[in-house]
Amino acid sequence: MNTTPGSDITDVDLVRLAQEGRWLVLSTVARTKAGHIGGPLSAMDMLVTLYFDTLRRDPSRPDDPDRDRFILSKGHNAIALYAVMALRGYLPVEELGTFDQGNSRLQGHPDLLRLPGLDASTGSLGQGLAVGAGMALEARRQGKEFTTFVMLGDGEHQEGMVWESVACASRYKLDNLVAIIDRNGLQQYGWDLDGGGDSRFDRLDPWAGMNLSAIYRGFGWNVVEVDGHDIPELRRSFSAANKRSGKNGRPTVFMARTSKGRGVSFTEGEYKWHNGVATDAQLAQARLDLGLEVEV
Ligand SMILES: Cc1ncc(C[n+]2csc(CCOP(=O)(O)OP(=O)(O)O)c2C)c(N)n1
Ligand SMILES: [Mg+2]
Repeated sequence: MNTTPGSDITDVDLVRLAQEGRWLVLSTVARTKAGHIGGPLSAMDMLVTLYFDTLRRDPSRPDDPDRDRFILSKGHNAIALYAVMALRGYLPVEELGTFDQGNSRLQGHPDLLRLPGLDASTGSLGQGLAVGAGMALEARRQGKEFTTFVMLGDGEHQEGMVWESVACASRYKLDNLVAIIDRNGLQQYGWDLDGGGDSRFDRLDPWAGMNLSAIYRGFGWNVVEVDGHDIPELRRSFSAANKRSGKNGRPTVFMARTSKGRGVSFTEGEYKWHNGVATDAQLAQARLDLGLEVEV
């Protein structure tokens, strides 16, 4: 399948692939009995758009030095990336059954030494944008045309290193660097605002009351607000970001409004489904919610 921007895959195909991806996340984690759910489901529409439409890269040539790069800085969402890579042909779908096992290529967090097609090892939050900025700098030094995309979580922005990278990317005018923020409004826990044990789970957006777009703008980035579940909109805006023209030497960030646990009735908006293992009954419900004719 041609994945260059403007490829002839339809929006309907992409929506269907995203629902299949969500199913693979839930069913794989249920089978292997460990893993994250909420973030993988919120990121799925964006990952499918990237891998099937935006990114100029070929699964049969994972080491192509000219490929667009993708870094999943929120590495705990690895199962979402593996599911999309499997659907795209980087690995057999059946291999997902080895997820998170000791000898698997599919570690609980991405390990680029094991799985061809990964561009960075991630999992310790806060680091991916710095790695991406380094790739973007080196691309410029070598005169290469590829773009580096980095997906971050909103909770991840509590890591100070993110902000060092935001400043650095602007200072070096890295207009070949694109950040995508999955603004699902939730992270692993809430804030302990009143000192009570359970108030860790207050469900507040880690960036509640803060205008992240204005902050990025202040750092000198192009800021694009998108609906992270609107695949036609994502196609248009991601592809536009994969061109150098009109950026005035600025890095671009997509502030993507998303819903954690998207697409499945019992996980959507539920902070407790940051991670979790679905029961058989829940899997059957998920299959219905996703509109898929697949066996549990
Ligand atoms: C440096 C570091 N601290 C803590 C963790 C544990 N951790 C894993 S996921 C997570 C919450 C991340 O929230 P967010 O970035 O919003 O991700 P999403 O909601 O998209 O899953 C935390 C604190 C980690 N992986 N790395
Ligand atoms: Mg989040």
